[in-house]
Amino acid sequence: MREVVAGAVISAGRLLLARRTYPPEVAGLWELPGGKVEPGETRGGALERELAEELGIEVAAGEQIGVGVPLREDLSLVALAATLVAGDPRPTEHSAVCWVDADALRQMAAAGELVPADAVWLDDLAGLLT
Ligand code: DCM
Repeated sequence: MREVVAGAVISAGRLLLARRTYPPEVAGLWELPGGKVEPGETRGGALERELAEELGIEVAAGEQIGVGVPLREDLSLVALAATLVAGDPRPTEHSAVCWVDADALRQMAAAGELVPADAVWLDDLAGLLT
């Protein structure tokens, strides 16, 4: 069983979202950025590495948010809260990033602009922002 870890990065009361470019089903939709946990890594360590690679930011990973979401038979997705320690996100794999408050997050979810797996965490994420 492999895990993908996604980060709910909060700074100044806003949540960081990143726009996917692949695969076609979810290209153009917004997600909590992250990636696969490698063998021997902790979830938090994997998140900190992935966000440095993908966005050039330093974050401190925290507690799990919401429930784990099965992606495939052999892959599940978990979200961790994270605080921005240093840097300004500059996407290398995503097409854009944005910072949203709870209202903007809910509007994007209602418009179907979030990756489906991440939409499961809407109330958990909105709760962190209010
Ligand atoms: N994924 C997701 N939500 C996220 C991050 C990733 O649903 N916040 C999914 C998309 C892919 C898988 O996890 O199916 C692996 O992600 P990646 O391609 O970014 O490594």
